[in-house]
Amino acid sequence: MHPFDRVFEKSARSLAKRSSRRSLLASLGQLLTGAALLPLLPIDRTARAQSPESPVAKPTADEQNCEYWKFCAIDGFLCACCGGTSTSCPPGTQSSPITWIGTCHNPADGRDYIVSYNDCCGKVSCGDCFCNRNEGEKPMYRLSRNNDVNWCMANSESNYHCSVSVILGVAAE
Ligand code: ABN
Repeated sequence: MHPFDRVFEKSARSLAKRSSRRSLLASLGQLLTGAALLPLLPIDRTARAQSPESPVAKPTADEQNCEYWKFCAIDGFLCACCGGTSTSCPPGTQSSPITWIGTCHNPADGRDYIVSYNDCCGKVSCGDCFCNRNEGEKPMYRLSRNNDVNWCMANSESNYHCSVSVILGVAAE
C-alpha cells in the first residue's frame, strides 16, 4: 500500500472510532439548521429603504439659493425649499412635460449648460424661495420668449407648486 493511503486509512479509522453515526448526523443537522436560520439574522437594510420610491434626498444650500448658477433663467419657487430638491418634485406633485429652457454659465468649469425648468404641479403654490432671474427672457409681447407661464397647464392637475432645474447638457459653442 502506498504510504499516503496508509496515513489516510489510519486517520479515517481513528475518526470512525472517535465519532458515532449518531453524532455525525447531529452535527449535520446543526449545520443545516444554522444555514436555514442565517437569513433571519438582523441585517441593516437601510440602504434599500432609500430607493427612488422613498422620500427625496436632503437638498444642499446651493439648491436653496436663487443666486446658484443653474437658476439663471428661473421664474418660480425653488422645489428644494418645498420638500423636493433642485431636480426632483416634492412628494404629491407631478412634473410638467412642457418647460422653459435656459442657458446658464457654470463658473466652476467655465462652460454653458442647457437647463430645463419644469414646474411641479398638483398642489397650491409653495410660497418659499421665490426666484425671478429670467436671464434671456423677453417681454410679454414676445410670448414664446417669456417665461412667466404656468407650465402645469398641460397637466391633469394644473395648480403650480414649484420649479425644478434639470441640466440637459452642455450648450454647443
Ligand atoms: N413657471 C413658473 C410660473 C408658474 C405660474 C405662473 C408664472 C410662472
